[in-house]
Amino acid sequence: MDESPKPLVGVIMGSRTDLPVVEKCLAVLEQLEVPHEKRIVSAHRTPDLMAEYAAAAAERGLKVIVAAAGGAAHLPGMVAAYTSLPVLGIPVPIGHLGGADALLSIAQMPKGVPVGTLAVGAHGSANAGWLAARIVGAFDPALQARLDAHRASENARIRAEVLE
Ligand code: RP5
Repeated sequence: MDESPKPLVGVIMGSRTDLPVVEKCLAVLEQLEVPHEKRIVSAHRTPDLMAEYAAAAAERGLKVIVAAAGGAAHLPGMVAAYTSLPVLGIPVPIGHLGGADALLSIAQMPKGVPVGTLAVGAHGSANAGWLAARIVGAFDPALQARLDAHRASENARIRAEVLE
């Protein structure tokens, strides 16, 4: 019998190419013990799968979708078009534009179809994990306590730093 908890955060990416960046998000979700799943879902190569995944997400119990893509990064925005769940977008830097292409593509959504757009690359990916955890934590006191503990330990760590 599978006793793993039902995923609350769906982490999807346009290509396996995106995985090294997306790993930063996954690591945060693991650290905070947020049940999650990870899938490759491409807006351009599997548009039917993208629509199915997004349309079924809420019914399957997901609370947040994190979508990562590079280049013509249509995945987060199109997922947001097929669900009313909060969608967080990670712009993945590929090619010659350093992720500026993906950043603008993900951020510039029409009103009423929001994507919470994170920073380009590894830091944005990690913060997608932190932000997804905060959203889930708003309805989960134990998770919110873990987030509070992290903020407190970061505070103590910085206060204790000594510069030679
Ligand atoms: C995007 O195209 C993906 O999100 C990825 O960042 C990029 C390149 O994908 P591959 O051609 O390497 O599979 O849709």
